[in-house]
Amino acid sequence: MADILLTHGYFLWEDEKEQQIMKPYPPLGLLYLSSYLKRAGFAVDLYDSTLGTREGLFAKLAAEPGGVLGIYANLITRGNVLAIAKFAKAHGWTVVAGGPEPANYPSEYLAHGIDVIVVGEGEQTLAELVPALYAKGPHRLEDVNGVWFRNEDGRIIETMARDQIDDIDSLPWPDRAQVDIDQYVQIWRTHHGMGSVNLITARGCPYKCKWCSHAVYGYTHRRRSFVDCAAEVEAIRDTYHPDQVWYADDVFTINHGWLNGYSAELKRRNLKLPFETISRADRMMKDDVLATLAEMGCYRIWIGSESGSQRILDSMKRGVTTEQVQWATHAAQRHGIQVGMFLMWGYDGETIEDIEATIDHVKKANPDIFFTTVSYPIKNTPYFHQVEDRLQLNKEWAEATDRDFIVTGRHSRAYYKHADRWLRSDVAAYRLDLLDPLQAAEKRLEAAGAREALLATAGEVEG
Ligand code: B12
Ligand code: SF4
Repeated sequence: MADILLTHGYFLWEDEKEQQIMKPYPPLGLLYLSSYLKRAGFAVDLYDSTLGTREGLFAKLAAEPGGVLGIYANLITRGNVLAIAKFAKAHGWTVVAGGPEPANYPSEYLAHGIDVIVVGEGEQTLAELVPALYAKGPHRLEDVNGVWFRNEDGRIIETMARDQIDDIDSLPWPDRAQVDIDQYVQIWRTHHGMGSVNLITARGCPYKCKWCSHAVYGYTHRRRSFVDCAAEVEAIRDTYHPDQVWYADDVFTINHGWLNGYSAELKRRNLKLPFETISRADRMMKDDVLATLAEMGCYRIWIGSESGSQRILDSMKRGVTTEQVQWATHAAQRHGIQVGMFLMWGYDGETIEDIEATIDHVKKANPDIFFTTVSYPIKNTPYFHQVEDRLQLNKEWAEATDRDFIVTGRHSRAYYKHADRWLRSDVAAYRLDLLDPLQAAEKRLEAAGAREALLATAGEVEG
């Protein structure tokens, strides 16, 4: 039997929305833990719930004698993670939870059956924790840094913080053999014509956007060497033959010197795989950076644009101007790179003038694609603390997520649906103006209707 079984609580086949999108990726964090622990001499098993089933996981937990189960949890998987933990506990497992969510709610997770919560990076902590659990059980872990647990008196203990891993090049590559990468690539290829594999070239982001969770990596930024990253991409290409890769970094173009070195290394290896990634507009403000990206194979870059109102961007501490976003979007497109944009409705203090500014901004920037969400406060972020005294949760914590928080006094969900329709119709009208003026006029009418509907719901508030 393995020393540890790793899993997570996301089931693609239970997620109808994602089944429309079909862009799944394996959980890189667990793959990093697996390779690190194996190198340290542990026997590691992994059940990939994304492509598996709840029944399959439960059958495995029931069939095995029960050892240490490690579960990755993020904010949308809370309910599933607790259900898995409950089942596992009933079958004799000791349950450890890690990832970006559990350390935000230590007492709640411990009260709902989790034995130990790991804070931050899991590699070194698990390498000490697993033997400690087998030797002493889950209540005498004072010597293991970076965990929360209950001692023998039932008191909740938080041990000393774990130092972050200085040299992330010292880590082995993610243990992709633990999951069915071929199936991921095939799902992508079937639905998008391009098979994709994910990797990261850095850990952590030093920026301070107020709604963003820094629960795992704090505000550090640690990069891998570009030689090691290029070698990993080469191995991915030779093993899985994907049509593209996805750099799941927080800000891929944060360090221009590194980017140039990486580009040269890829060229030296004659390695040009198309890729998608995410960045910030202010780290894309040079033509030569965009030319380098294009030359490396970047065909789409995602920018968190969030709002078209500078006042709102400033209050988010986003550190970017609307002009930078517009410039970076046009410049990337000039270099043949598509731009995807993320936008957020309902941030604290947003007015109808800010919504208008966002619509105007999207028209000016004219990205190839854009997605919107209604903002929600992730626990322990500065945004969460700003609105904390107005938050309401109308569900039991165990059945809710941070997305269910109601910010009392904020406009209703219907209001933001109208804002969305207004944005989409107005942008469509703008794009159709030269191509099809009649259809453009229709879209403009739709936009006006959405604006009217928004005004009509302006009196409805959440809470
Ligand atoms: C790429 C990414 C995505 C991608 C792909 C996800 C994937 N399967 O790879 C997409 C776009 C699909 C996505 C979606 C979402 N994401 Co996302 N995503 C990321 C991002 C940028 C990188 C993830 C990654 O690969 N990290 C690298 C690995 C190595 O780090 P790690 O996973 O944290 O693992 C380490 C530790 O957490 C720990 N650990 C991990 N698992 C375990 C398990 C155990 C037992 C232990 C002990 C330790 C441990 O050890 C690992 C190694 O040190 C992170 C931010 C970030 N930089 O991590 C956000 C992030 C994880 N996402 C976030 C969110 C909110 C979401 C969404 C909910 C957004 C939405 N509105 O729908 C969805 C949820 C989707 C889902 N199915 O779960 C938040 C999570 C916040 C929270 N409190 O949960 C993050 C942190 C972004 C942020 N800064 O706010 N995401
Ligand atoms: S939103 Fe992006 S740039 Fe801002 S802090 Fe989070 S990861 Fe960094």
